[in-house]
Amino acid sequence: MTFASPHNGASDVRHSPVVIIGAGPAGLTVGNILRAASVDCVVLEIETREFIEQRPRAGVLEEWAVRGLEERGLAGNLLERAQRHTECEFRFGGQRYRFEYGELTGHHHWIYPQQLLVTDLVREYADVRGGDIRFGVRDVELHDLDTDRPSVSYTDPETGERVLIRCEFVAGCDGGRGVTRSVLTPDRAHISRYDYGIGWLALLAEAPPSNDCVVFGIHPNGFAGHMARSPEVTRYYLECPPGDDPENWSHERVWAELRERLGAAGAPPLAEGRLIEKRVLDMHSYVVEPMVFGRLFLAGDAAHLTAPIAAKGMNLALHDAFLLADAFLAHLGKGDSSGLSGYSAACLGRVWDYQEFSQWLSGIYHGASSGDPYRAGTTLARLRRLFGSPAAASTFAEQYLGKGANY
Ligand code: RFL
Repeated sequence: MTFASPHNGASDVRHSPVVIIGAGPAGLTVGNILRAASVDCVVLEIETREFIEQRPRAGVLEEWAVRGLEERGLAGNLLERAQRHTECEFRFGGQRYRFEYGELTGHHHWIYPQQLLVTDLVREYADVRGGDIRFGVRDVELHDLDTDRPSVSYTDPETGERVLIRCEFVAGCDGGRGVTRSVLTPDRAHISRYDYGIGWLALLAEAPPSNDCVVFGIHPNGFAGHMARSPEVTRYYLECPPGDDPENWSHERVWAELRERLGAAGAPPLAEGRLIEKRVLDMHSYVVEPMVFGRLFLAGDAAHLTAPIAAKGMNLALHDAFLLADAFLAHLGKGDSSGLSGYSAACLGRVWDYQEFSQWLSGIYHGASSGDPYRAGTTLARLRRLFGSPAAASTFAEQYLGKGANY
């Protein structure tokens, strides 16, 4: 991954201590923390600002993640506008089962659409903290990562010229489809993968939420989920075959299937609306170990993908970002490199815990529809235990809230 010339073929050569690739929650959080300490950095993003500020994805944030943003001056809008959730509801066998984890633990989730968080983080980074961010960049390449003089090059979208940035560190925050993970070839890192063999039709409906909390429908036809995003927009999920074509799911079919899978005695009727997003997600996960090669540090989905079964991905991206930015600051400011050398291990404890919880939860969501009576039986046993055993309930609540003590 290195050009032949001394400047790797670039006509424009610049310097910055840290180059951050990707302006998602991970990259923008790292950038903001560095800028608050007056450390220069450059964020490179392939999409436009308008695009990333409107890209709908996650919505569930854990308390510790919001506290981490707040401590770094990044949660002003979020704390004003996010909803607090303290309960979820399972529906199976035609009945509703309320799980009141707020009452059980005194803790809650925050609901704040990812695109609003990204909008807040971009504004704070670029407009308030004076951070350097380049949108629409092309052909990002990394060079000399195993030396103490790494660099990153890209094509400027306006001039078409190659630009080279010499730096000390590269933060690979370019998500599941970026370029930085490809540097971690099998001789440099191990990638563990898990394929659930399941698809989810991810939907956004222009409709108010139809329940006052998250709903998980466990049904022989397949899993269905209901999650508020805002008073006007609701996210729904429908289990479907992996690789299914979203066009197989007409408006009528989607709403009929949601009504069937989420139906339960006494449940409020579903408020229907126009479907503004309809895409099939194949449920799979991976973890890169270590999350580091030379001067490249991966964070967020670039390092580990968690299928959105347990709504953990954005939380993990923020966890990595807090640790990585603090480690950069300790190294650049005080010459203390212990944070950088311990970075990967410090992230991976929580990563693996959340992977395991997602897998466990997948067993509950997808057992009834597996076509296997044995799995359907164990799924019901898990659900009965969850609602019958205080010990099982508090273990579930701890994992659902991301509050395990020993990451
Ligand atoms: P992102 O958000 O993907 O940001 C990466 C950025 O990098 C850019 N990029 C590049 N830039 C420069 N050069 C390249 N070569 C580049 N390639 C890509 C991209 O344009 C992008 O702007 O990664 P990050 O920051 O690691 O954040 C991860 C989260 O986005 C992700 O984990 C969550 O969205 C996952 N997720 C959920 N997580 C939760 O914690 N709670 C949830 O409720 C939740 N719901 C979801 C989700 C993910 C979903 N999808 C779309 C898979 C619901 C869905 C439907």
